[in-house]
Amino acid sequence: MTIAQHLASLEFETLELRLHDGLLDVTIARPEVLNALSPTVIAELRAVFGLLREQLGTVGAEGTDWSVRGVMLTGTGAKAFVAGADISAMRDMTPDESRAYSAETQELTTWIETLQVPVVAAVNGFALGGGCELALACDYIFASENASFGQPEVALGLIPGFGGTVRLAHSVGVAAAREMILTGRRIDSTEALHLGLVLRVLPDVGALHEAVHESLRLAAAQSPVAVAAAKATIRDARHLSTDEGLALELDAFAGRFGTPDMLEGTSAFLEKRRASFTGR
Ligand code: CO8
Repeated sequence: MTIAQHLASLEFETLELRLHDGLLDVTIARPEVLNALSPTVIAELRAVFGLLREQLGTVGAEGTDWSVRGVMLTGTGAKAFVAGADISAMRDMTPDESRAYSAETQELTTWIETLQVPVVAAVNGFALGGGCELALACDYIFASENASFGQPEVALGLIPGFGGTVRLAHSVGVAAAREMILTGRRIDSTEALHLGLVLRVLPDVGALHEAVHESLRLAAAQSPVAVAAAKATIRDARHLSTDEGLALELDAFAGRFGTPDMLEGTSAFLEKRRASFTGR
């Protein structure tokens, strides 16, 4: 079965999926609670990203199904991306239950971060708590002008539990992450852009989706195995020393030589024609 057929066979209560021209839009749709992340949302996101991860398999292997070349992750409406974990579902969890819930969600964020194709967050309003953390797991974030970001967990007697203490500091630096997490202060899209949390700000949701699709289309026009290798190398090299990172890059770089996509890309350039990649 292809990825499209697999996705079509799944039923969702809280997600809307749209596959168009090799791009998959995943929209969290619980507008009545500003798209808050209930255990059902997490389970359904795990089903989608787990399936993609499994179906895309080992990058470069014969027969890889490249029918999905990029993912836009967003929330329905113009008010919220995701206003956090669903507070009503968390209220009565025991420490063990919260650990299991957080572990499953953290694993989901790792699946997004290590997915073989780019995942871009389209933040169209509030991205708070778990919402901000979900966006941070994506390769980069585009936002609408009315977007706002925050880690308000301390107001609930909590701390970020879906990767925020780790990924926010990677994104904006330790001091800015400390200030956001320790005070719970919300920042608007202009400040998020200034801090580097957001890469581009668009005037409204329509322009936001178009910009994300355009960016994903651009990546989808390249060699998918090269894109996957670049994404993995950037992530894996992040915490290594310069020398270790360079060694990792060397292996990944050399590993591309002689592959069908590398021979096709370089030949197409020399023959002044458009490359036709097979994803191997
Ligand atoms: N959970 C549940 N319901 C929510 C949430 C949420 N996170 N956010 C909003 N809602 C609901 C509101 O209760 C309200 O419902 P109702 O209409 O029934 O009263 C509806 O959505 C609309 O919200 P508001 O009326 O509050 O809308 P406003 O425009 O006035 O305010 C805000 C919008 C500022 C976003 C406000 O709703 C708010 O502060 N929401 C909570 C934000 C928050 O604290 N998020 C962090 C949650 S904790 C978290 O994400 C931790 C992750 C790690 C946990 C690990 C656990 C295992």
